[in-house]
Amino acid sequence: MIRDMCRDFATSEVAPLARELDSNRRYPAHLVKRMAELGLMGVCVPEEYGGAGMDTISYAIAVEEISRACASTAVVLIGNNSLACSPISSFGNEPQKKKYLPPLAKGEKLGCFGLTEPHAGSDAGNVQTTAKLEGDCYIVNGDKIFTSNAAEAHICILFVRTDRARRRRGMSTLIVEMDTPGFTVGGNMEKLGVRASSTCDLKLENVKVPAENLLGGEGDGYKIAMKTLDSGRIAIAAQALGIATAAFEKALQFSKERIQFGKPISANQAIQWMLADMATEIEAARWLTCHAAWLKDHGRPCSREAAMAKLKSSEVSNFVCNKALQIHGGYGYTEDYHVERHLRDARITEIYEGTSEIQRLVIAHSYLRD
Ligand code: COS
Repeated sequence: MIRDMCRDFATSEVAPLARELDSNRRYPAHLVKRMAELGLMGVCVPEEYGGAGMDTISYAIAVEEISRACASTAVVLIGNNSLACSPISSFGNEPQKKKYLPPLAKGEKLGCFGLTEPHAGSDAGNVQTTAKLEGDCYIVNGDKIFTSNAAEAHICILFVRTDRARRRRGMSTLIVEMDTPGFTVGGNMEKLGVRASSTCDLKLENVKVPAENLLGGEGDGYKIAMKTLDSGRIAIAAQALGIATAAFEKALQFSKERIQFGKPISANQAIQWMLADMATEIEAARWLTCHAAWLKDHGRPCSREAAMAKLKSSEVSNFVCNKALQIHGGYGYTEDYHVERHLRDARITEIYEGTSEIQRLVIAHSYLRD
């Protein structure tokens, strides 16, 4: 049911806008409103906090279907669900959940995730933004970079250092309202892909955050980041899968229509082998993604499997989009056939929420530790 609902919506309302949104780097405000009406801005948020109360598999399916139409629109969906709602649902106390989840899940507010800094990205434990407790407020100072959705967001899950001496054990997480004085969002960056979603730097100068907005306890920040990224990586795997599926479907169709040497190019084994490899890789990635989501839904450890799903799906997505462009030949290199957009969008899935190199580290460490 969720696949049908999301596919209908994505096909009729999202896909027709995708090219224009990308070309004009236009934030899909109307589509975000529609996704909220469909319950997609808080897919896994319990119903009592205004969400749809669904499981991770449903969420992955929703992300895949929206990404199949427009990967930028999916970035907005993923940022809000995985990186804002999820840490508040998992680590928030009752007042925090009651205050912040309903507006996020209903699409009245948008969330973003402030972890990456000039010297902390892959090295997530090296956050330098400081938060000093003075009375009943933290005073926050620092800079964040590459923050997805920041231009439109209202609430930031911010990673800070509350103890300078203790590296990752000195990290904490704050829920920060972005209209607080001293909080500045920089300009939207020009990017290769997912261009209808914003990516900005953040500057925090003596931003006063109520102490009650501490998520978990002081020193829990690194683990909150890692746990949030574990489930976030399942969504990025699903996004990569959606992009790959779109490119594959377009290549399949094109190969049946393009006539060369008096026959459709799909009659050539060279093309058939490409299509076979593309489809097989997509299925493999889909099963890894579903498996990671299933483990999470059953409360089982899933760091390794989420990393495997993201690694495989993102690399498959780039492989498939490249082959799809090759099958389209010169047409694929133009904007008219959409596969160049899919290829540009696929590229980021190997980078954000942990590069492929980081996923390999997470996977290898999990075996070496066992
Ligand atoms: N869930 C909960 N706890 C976790 C965890 C997870 N997935 N991964 C690590 N931890 C905990 C460990 O249990 C350990 O705790 P103790 O110190 O109490 O034993 C601690 O964190 C350190 O674990 P470990 O040494 O295995 O992890 P590392 O610090 O070596 O992890 C990498 C290093 C690089 C793998 C990690 O920092 C990482 O994933 N970085 C990438 C972050 C990222 O994706 N950035 C992209 C920007 S966000 S878009």
